[in-house]
Amino acid sequence: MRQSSVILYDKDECPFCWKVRLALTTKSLQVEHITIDTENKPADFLALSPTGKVPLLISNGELISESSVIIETLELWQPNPILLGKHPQERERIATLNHYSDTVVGPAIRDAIFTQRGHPSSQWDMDAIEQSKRNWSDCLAWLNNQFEPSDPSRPAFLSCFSLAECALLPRFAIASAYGLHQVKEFPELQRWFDYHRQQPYFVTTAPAVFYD
Ligand SMILES: N[C@@H](CCC(=O)N[C@@H](CS)C(=O)NCC(=O)O)C(=O)O
Repeated sequence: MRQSSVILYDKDECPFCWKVRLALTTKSLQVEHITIDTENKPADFLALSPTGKVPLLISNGELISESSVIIETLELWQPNPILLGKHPQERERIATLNHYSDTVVGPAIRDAIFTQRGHPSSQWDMDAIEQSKRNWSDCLAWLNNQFEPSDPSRPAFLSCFSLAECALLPRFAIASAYGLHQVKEFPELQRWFDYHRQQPYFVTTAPAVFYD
């Protein structure tokens, strides 16, 4: 479904933008994407954006910032498939996993990413990488306890694909790309990640750098 006059200000490797791209793709919503270099933000983007951050969605002149709020809006535009949960308990659990991904997993691994990204390995802060590996291991242990029974042929944190997958898949992919593996120690999480990373919605929304 093409949304007329809807623009997503986007950045390839931003996990919050990737979360929104996953939601758009699974809901078959098409919008115009404008890529922003957050190191060198264009003046027209800064003039529009209340926070200077991506993702930012503009729908018929209305600004919607914050990845989770953008996805709430997409859920109103296109309720199927439901990403935010079917009943209150499921909605709470999904919201908790989304919040954990944004506020715990992201900060836990960011130092390892920032020290590596764009720098030769001789300049990497190895202490930061080791600390991120420990943090990531703690996150995996916490997440491993969060699984609820789902169709084993389509593993999901809750009964089916939800915002929890949209938020967490980019984190897993980025952690893996920056050498913070350790998922193998958690076979259920490994199966979950291996299943989703092969699906078209993952491949078509993943940052191009992953496939260079
Ligand atoms: N809470 C925001 C976080 C968005 C965010 O931190 N985006 C980063 C890119 S990954 C950004 O725009 N950074 C540029 C800046 O802070 O100036 C959301 O969920 O959308």
